[in-house]
Amino acid sequence: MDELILWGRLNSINVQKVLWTNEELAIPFQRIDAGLQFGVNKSADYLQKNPNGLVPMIDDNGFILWESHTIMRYLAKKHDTSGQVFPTDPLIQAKIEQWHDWYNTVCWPPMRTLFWGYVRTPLAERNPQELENARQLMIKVLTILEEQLGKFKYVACDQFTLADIPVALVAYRWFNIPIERPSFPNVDRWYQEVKQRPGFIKYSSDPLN
Ligand SMILES: N[C@@H](CCC(=O)N[C@@H](CS)C(=O)NCC(=O)O)C(=O)O
Repeated sequence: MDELILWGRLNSINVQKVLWTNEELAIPFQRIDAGLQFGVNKSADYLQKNPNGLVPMIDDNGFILWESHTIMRYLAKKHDTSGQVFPTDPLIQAKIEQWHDWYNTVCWPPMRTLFWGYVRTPLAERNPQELENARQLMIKVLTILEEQLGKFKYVACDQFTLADIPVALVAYRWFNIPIERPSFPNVDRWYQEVKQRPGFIKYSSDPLN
């Protein structure tokens, strides 16, 4: 069987989602560095496969796919026959998809501002008001998560699933930038658990860069 090919640099949150999924499901793959300083993703050949010019992208024996959450769910549908991280119950699957969409529309935008502001922008060029607005929005995001994690052990249900991976990678960024953080006991309890998983330990990219 041809090996799965994954394009993407190790410090990309979207690439880390796929790497962690591969780790959970023991999927063999080869990775090609792409994005930012590595280039590749703006080459004509890459753009023909993914017109967005973004990472991650996979080639699974000729089947090209982009969008990190779609890739994660595709890999699980193909390899996770026992429902280890993508349970077969359609109701749970829908909840996982819901939290993936929530990540894209609600959770990541303010965290992206904070991450780029504190990690990838020199001090003199930072916009303090923009960063404070994003911090306030993240507090709203975490309040939603706090309530959910008061009802369930993990993000989508009482089992670790693909819904936890993107949110845990956001939590890693939240807990590792120099900001004031209110206490969220349920989020803390959950984060202490998910950060023990081999996929997090291997790929969460320490230190942030
Ligand atoms: N919605 C896309 C977003 C992909 C994305 O924004 N990727 C970033 C890296 S995290 C990227 O390719 N940036 C350009 C680059 O690295 O050159 C996904 O979930 O895969």
